Amino acid sequence: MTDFQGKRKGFSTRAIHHAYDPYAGCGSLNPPVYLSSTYTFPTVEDGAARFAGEQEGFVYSRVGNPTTLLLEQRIADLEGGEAALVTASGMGATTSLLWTLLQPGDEVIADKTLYGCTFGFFNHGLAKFGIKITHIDLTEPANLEVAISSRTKVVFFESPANPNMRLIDIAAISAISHRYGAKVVVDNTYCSPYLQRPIEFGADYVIHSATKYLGGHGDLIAGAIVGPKESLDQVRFYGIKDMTGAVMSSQDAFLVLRGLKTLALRMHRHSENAQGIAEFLTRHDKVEICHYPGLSSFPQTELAKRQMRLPGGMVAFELKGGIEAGRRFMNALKLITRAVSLGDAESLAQHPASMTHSFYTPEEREAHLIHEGLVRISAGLEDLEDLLEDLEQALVAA
Ligand code: 7XF
Repeated sequence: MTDFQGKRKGFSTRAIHHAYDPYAGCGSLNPPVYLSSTYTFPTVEDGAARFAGEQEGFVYSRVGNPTTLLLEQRIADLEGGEAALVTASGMGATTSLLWTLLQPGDEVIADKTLYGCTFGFFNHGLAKFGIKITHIDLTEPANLEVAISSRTKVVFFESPANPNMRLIDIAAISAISHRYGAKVVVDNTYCSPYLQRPIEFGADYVIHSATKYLGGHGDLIAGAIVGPKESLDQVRFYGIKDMTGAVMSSQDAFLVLRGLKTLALRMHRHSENAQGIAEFLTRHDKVEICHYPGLSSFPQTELAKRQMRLPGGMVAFELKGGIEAGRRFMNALKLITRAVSLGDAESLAQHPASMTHSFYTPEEREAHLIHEGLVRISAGLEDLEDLLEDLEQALVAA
């Protein structure tokens, strides 16, 4: 979205206005929610032409709906990608994209640490169909130089990684991958496009669980893929239409559009609260270690500054008493809510080893750098002093 002189509007302006004209149609300020599974054809010939892709127009909501289309245009614009495709969940985004990009015999190189169900999909889903999955530590790009080959079709990672906050240099990994013809897929769920835009650093595709910061209110499950239009057309007409069927409903699209309007504001508050929580935890004598890109003790602060606008809303830490102290701490929380997911207005605490990353065996968790005692907090939008008061009393109980 640009002004009449061609200057690009700011992030929030585009998040609120891009691709919708409130003066068009009946003049409604908000976009209509199209609750229709199917679309009419003026003639049988028009229907055939739409199915053949020779005529513009909607056909059936498994391949497109005007409300989801608006959300796709907005997310593509915010991520700086050519096109976007919204999906029923974050897992729907990952599975629809990878089932489309890969063939038996191909290899995926992924970072060591991935969200539990993504790890499950790779190692129990893709691997079952003849795709080789190799996990390496991508925080050190030199490791990719050693592992990559012409067989590698996709390099996949999260940055920061869920749950241990390791960062990966998107530009360095993209440069190496492209020399071998591999596509780079970044799961940008932890950041949202307000904090990090992987395509600007060379990534080919961005994945989101829109359940998190994009929706922002814990009231929906949704996902998105951003990337080249031609390739996303294949994901739409093959990956989603025929393979996963992971279609976003127009009502959910409307809620994500509403969430996007406040994304920038929310990301500032999430980051401020997370910074306050991380500093408090680092100083506390019951805390063994705290992982947060905004701490001076964080080993990758230089990379964080280079590719993230703010350090974000996610904090991970371990208590001195290990997993037992972690359990006592979590059960003592009164305001911070015990729940998985992230990016909501409510601050949430969860235990990755028994919850989001329980799909890994204990041996796999150890090999993939997910410590049993790690506690994860998604900093919400509450008042920081109330969050710190809750943390203090829970640490006393631990
Ligand atoms: O299918 P979903 O919308 O739940 O998204 C899957 C997903 C993909 N990528 C990342 C980085 C994610 O964190 C998620 C979902 N994670 C939640 C969590 O870590 O709390 C799910 C709760 S089990």
